[in-house]
Amino acid sequence: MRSTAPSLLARLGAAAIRISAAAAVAATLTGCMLFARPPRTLDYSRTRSSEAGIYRGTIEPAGDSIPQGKLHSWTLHLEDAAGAPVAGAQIAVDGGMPQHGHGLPTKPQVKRLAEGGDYLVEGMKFNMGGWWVVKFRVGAAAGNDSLVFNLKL
Ligand SMILES: [Cu+2]
Repeated sequence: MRSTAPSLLARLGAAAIRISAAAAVAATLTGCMLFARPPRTLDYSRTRSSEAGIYRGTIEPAGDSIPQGKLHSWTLHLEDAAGAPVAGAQIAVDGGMPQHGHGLPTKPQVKRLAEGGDYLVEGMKFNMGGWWVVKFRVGAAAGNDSLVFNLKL
């Protein structure tokens, strides 16, 4: 035990150095992106039409503000193009920071709520400030389509 502890520490130290070296290389490669401002034309609306126009979605973060570094949930309200609530959809969540090349730090899950086209999105977390994209892949009787939201944290 006593003899393995220092070598374990040494290995951890070496690993930390390798990780920081890799991070430095990544920062060099993506540096211009890390410090770039998000595109000016981004739409930060909380209600958006899906990419093919089949659905409209509205995100409602609990408490109305989106915290940084804290697990929280959203409600997603889903309608068809005519404004009728869409119940019983299969919805998957994905997202990340386009300028940093990383995804969400969690794997949020979408649960159907009782009625009215409302869905509970659990496990949302944004671990840093900047431009985030959250994408919902929606599958329902009207078809498959994606809803994309931009967030500024
Ligand atoms: Cu990031």
